[in-house]
Amino acid sequence: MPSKPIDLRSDTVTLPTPAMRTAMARAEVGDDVYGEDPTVNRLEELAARRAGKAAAMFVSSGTMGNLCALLAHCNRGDEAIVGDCSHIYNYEAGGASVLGGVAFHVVPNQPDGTLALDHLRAAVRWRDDPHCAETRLICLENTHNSCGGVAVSPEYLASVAAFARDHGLLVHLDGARVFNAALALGVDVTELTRHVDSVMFCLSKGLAAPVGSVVCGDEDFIRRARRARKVLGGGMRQAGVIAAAGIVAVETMVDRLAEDHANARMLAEGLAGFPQIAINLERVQTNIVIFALHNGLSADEFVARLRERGVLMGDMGGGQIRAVTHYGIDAGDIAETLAVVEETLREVEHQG
Ligand code: TLP
Repeated sequence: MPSKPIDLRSDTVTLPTPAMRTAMARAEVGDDVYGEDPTVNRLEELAARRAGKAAAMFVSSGTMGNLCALLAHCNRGDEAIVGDCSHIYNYEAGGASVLGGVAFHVVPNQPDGTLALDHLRAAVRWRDDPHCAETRLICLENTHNSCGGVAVSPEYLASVAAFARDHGLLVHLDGARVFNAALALGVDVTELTRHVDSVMFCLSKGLAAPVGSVVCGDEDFIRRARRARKVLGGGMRQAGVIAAAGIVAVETMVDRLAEDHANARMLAEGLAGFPQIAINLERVQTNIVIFALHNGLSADEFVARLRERGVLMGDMGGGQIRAVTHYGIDAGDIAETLAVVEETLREVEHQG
């Protein structure tokens, strides 16, 4: 049993660093709804620059960021093409439909996190047919969470951008973990973001800030996104207190994601050594490890038994289990996790 719980449920469980706490305590603040919070303004400028976009907007969560982007791009009755495994479609409570009257046109995600161009082509509606909703937007995700944290290449993003241009469509990137993607691909993050009209990235996942995400795009898009954020009640006043941690996150926490990737690799290779575990090592490219069991034990039962031994993982449904590495996890924790997994698998064998 580890001395403290090893929490691999998500990189959202990361706690703020001491430097973030200090920056939060010292943050200069103002009323951000008036555009007068200097720390929020600084974070937005920094984020826009990092993403290679003209402007950015700080929001409370990735979900709010994606929703503001969809509301800014789409009118009521428009259609947004989304992957069937995407976070926007599966885990954001259908917000763009509930609040924006945006219809989702769902196409299958490929195992590598992409949407096939043939599927996109088939999903685009006839613009002048009054029977059809108007296709407006394509939503991509990078890294792709449910596909195992896989990184989607700049070449693919360029091909979708060209497709979108040809069809008069816009592209939004759910880049909750886009810095993980850039690191895995060995490219600057702008190589990924330059192909899309808007991108949302999270400060509160691998980058370890306590709260917040940023949406980036051109000035006009951000103006509309700010209106959407206000409609959603997301105008946050002296938000510099939390934006200060976001600045530390962007400035100091990006490069260390490499440690999370190395730990995920170590975990995945260890898991692959157990004959009871099915895992595709090719898909372990960043900080997410997804695997299944073939010893007859259900995923929720396995996760419950790990929890009793102090290791927390997520049951993703469909027999899949997810472990995510992050700032609070080191190589020693991975070694302990593998020992706990081994013990749990042995216990199941003895009982079976
Ligand atoms: N993902 C969370 C859960 O909601 C599943 C996680 O633990 O991974 N886009 C992607 C790709 C995400 O993975 C998430 C969070 C979001 C958007 C939403 O971000 P938040 O949680 O800040 O609203």
